Amino acid sequence: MSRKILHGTQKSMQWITVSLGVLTLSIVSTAINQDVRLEGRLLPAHMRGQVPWKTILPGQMEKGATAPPDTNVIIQIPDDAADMTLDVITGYRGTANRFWGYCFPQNYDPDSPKTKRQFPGKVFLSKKERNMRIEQQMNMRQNRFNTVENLNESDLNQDRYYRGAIRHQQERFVGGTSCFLMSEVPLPIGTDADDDMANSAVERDVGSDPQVADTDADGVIDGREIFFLGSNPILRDSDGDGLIDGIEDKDHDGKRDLDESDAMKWDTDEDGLCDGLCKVEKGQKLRGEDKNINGELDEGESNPILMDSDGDDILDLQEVYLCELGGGTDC
Ligand SMILES: [Ca+2]
Ligand SMILES: [Ca+2]
Ligand SMILES: [Ca+2]
Ligand SMILES: [Ca+2]
Repeated sequence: MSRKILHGTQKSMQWITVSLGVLTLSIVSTAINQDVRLEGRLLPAHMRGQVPWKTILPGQMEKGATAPPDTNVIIQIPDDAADMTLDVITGYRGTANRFWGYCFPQNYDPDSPKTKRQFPGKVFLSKKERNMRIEQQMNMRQNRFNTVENLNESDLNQDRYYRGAIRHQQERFVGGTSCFLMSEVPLPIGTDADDDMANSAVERDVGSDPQVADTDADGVIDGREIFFLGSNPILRDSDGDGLIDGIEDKDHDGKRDLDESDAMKWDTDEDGLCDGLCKVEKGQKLRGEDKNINGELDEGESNPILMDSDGDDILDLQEVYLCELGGGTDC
């Protein structure tokens, strides 16, 4: 078989599926220690020179950096960085991409004897990587699953179903440690100085302030706007309906709950009236449900999450038309 087919994504897949034997681990620990090109000595012959190295230094973590795909990336977390989750340090919340790596403990001595059993690193796997490995495990035990059915996720995380397989071990990333990362996509890597769930690279990319948790001061922190609400962290009223994001997302948790209007939808209940107060008819008129834009259902207002707020079978917009036709001034 030609080696030429091992390029691009296939090459990274090969790396990701290479088991975490002592070979890979010793490459990383030695690279951290000496910062020299070692692949010539340590990689299998056909892979020499194919997989580049990149080190992200503590200062670059604070500013925000990009971990390139198909690259052996070493991440050095600054000593004074607060603990971060895998989602925060990698700036990734999705399930579509594969990446994996491992971290050395604090005060790890790279000169300590490197044997397979004594290696102290802890593995982390992206959600997709975890799912694929679970699938692999299930396929390998197909016969067994004919008799053991309906396994839930906690069953699958038990040792007896893994039998020493590589699995996700690390969720918190600690200041002063170093980690290895291999990803099939570029990842925005950084620390989260303002503790808003968005790291410095993510904030750099979207233009929010990495030192201020709620850049636009609308009540919802930057990370929740970017990753959960999908709203703009530098715009107070992302959908332009007159209500600021933190009034629509009343409890500021970044999710649209049943009693909340949609911070990303101008007219949540689709009755023709915007959630807050908006210019309509070429800017000649102001109409809306929450006319004093305070997030409360006050006297004379309609409910932005109900098409027919008072349940009289006349839709809210029709009520406004009727009111206007009748010469009302506060419709
Ligand atoms: Ca911020
Ligand atoms: Ca905000
Ligand atoms: Ca809004
Ligand atoms: Ca509406």
